[in-house]
Amino acid sequence: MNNLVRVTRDNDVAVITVDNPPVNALSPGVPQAIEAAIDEMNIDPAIKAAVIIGAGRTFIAGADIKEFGKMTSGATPRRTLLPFLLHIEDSVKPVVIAIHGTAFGGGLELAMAGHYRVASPTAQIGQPEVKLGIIPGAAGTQRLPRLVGVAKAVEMCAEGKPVSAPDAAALGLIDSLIDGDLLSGAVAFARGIADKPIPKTRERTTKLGTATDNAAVFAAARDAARKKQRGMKAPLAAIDAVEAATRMPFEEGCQAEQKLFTECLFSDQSKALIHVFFGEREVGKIPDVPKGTPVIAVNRVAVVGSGTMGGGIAMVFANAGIPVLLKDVDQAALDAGMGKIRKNYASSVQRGRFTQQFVDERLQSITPVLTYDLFSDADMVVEAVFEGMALKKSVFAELDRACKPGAILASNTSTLNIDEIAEATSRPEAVIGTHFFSPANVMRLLEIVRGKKSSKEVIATCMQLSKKLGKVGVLVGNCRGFVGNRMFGPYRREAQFLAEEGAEIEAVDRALVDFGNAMGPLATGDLAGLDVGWRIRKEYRHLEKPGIRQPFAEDRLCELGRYGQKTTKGWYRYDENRRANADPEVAALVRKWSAEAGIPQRQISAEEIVDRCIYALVNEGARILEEGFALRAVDIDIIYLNGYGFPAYRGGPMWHADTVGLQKVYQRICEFHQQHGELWAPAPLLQRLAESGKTFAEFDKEHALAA
Ligand code: T1G
Repeated sequence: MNNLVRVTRDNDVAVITVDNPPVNALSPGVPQAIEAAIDEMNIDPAIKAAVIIGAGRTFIAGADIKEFGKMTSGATPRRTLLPFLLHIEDSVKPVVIAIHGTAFGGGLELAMAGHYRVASPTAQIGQPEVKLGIIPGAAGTQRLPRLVGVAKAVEMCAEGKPVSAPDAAALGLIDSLIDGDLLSGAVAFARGIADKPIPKTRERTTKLGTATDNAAVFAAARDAARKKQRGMKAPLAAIDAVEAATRMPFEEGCQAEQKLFTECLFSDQSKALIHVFFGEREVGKIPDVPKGTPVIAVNRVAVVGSGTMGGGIAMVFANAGIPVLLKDVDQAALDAGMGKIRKNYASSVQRGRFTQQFVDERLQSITPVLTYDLFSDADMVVEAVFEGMALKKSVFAELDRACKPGAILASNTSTLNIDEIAEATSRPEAVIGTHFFSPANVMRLLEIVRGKKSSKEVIATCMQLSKKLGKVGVLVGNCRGFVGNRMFGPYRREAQFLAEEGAEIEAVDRALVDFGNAMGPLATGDLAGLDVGWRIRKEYRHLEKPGIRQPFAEDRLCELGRYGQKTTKGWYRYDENRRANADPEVAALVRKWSAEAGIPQRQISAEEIVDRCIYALVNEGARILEEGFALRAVDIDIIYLNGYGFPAYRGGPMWHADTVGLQKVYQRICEFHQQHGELWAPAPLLQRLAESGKTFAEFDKEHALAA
């Protein structure tokens, strides 16, 4: 035995408890200790059966993901759990698996090698491996279809979504739901089946279907995977593995699974997605705001401005169970804002995302108001008014008067200076940026902008609150455009330049969509509204460096009233279903404007389009990192995955650059610097890392050590 697994007895039942916090992963030593405990039980005449259960908040949440990096780098040999699971399944005495919290990945695979499974009704059960760019690698794709049928097994393995314990019971995956104390319920269950014949999952075949039925299931699953998980390899590999289960004997099916699993594990996609898995957890760690920093209780919130962003933000808090005051300047604006909120909720009910009862309760918790009178009760206020400094300062001056001491005063500004806004109050330590992304009730990213005087309590509170709101909170510094938008500027600049230099508008967007982005840069402009950037450019025209080329196409389109989807015309023309159609009129206009500006036209490859747009992101990201406006390169990656539709299987712009190789990226940027001038001056950090053969990931490690 070791300290990861302990064995106790409840009379004639052995209780094997896995105790490997935080999530009882199958780290080295755990399978071996379980195996030893099973062997001990099988030779002990006093023991009739065993229960395997997890200590703490969850059952086994899978293999130890931290071990994968060691395997793919060759630091440790590739280990398989297959023999261990066969050992459990071939136990001469029954093994009952007791599940609470999560039984994920290797945890579910162990559960299926067990002879019976019982669970708390709140447990979640699944094979989420595709989210890590791999597939189940311990016979999950072989045992699961034998228990739940082919169609459900394909869905669970290819999409990676968990099922609830009651649904798993209905599927035959769970034998009994235990209300109350799980352990005593599991022991009683084990005693009840101790003398029955031992069922082995691998011997079950009744649910494996027929070749004809299965062919349709696999074809539909592949179509769905190609659409919903575009560009990802693992979902298709998972479907292949489940298909193998329907065509081959168990052992051969396991070999087919192993081959597919190993290919995925050593792929760039998996390395990127594992980077994302740990990155989403790393961004929550702020070196100078340690765990345990006191936080402010946020039980009541107020939102100023009921426009698109304000309304969405109010829904976010309401959905998290926090009552909201929603203020606007007049009744008409308030009615319009509440109307949009009702409409959004109605479509969520239609799509089955929420129940009507849930929505009614949420709407009840949003109180529209016209004054600041009730703001004294608010623990936090989020300002979401029009993007103008003078207006924001007057609102914050009002909030300073109306809000109680200790209340958090947050701004949803996407570009303006948080310190300047804070100066409008007598409590700059309470002021912070909480930059939501549109639509706020959908997008997962929350950029939390630290002002010079934002207190650690306020920062810690917002970081913690972001989880409660179902968001990924990333702390960033207060520079123009913060991190996301500051990088997005050069990315979209290059897209416009490419169109001005002769690339077809659709070709620019197609190249980035083929790269994996959810949407192309020009179509994204149309979605957000070309006038948003136009107004900001006009406000900052005085800051533009003379002699530096600036894109003109979008300004010219806006001068013609082509703001994008909101005016049904922008770079594209939009039909009544908001579908984008190429517009020859725009292509001709851009040709004409480019000719007037003396810009030579040329054929431009998709490769150049991608390099210029993506490396513009990377170069600006490196500057932001060096200037300290982002804590880590991985923070930038998480921002781009959750706020800008960057493909997760590429790990984010900084990880992607590491995967390509910083020398190669730097060299390409130097070429662009040659061709296009000052805008492409390589970031000093990028140059240093490239010349020293290092990566952004290594930069993060060194910085974490130095912090
Ligand atoms: N391995 C190693 N560390 C893990 C881990 C795992 N499987 N799961 C979580 N952690 C760490 C995590 O990094 C964090 O660390 C801490 O635990 C708390 O996690 C053979 C090959 C279970 C739903 O994909 O989905 O099995 O930041 O913050 O929000 O076929 O963790 O504190 O230092 O996420 O309560 C398949 C992954 C593996 C499940 C809990 N399993 N985990 O969520 O806590 S592959 C998964 C989760 C596999 C087999 C294959 C979630 C959770 P730190 P947390 P949480």
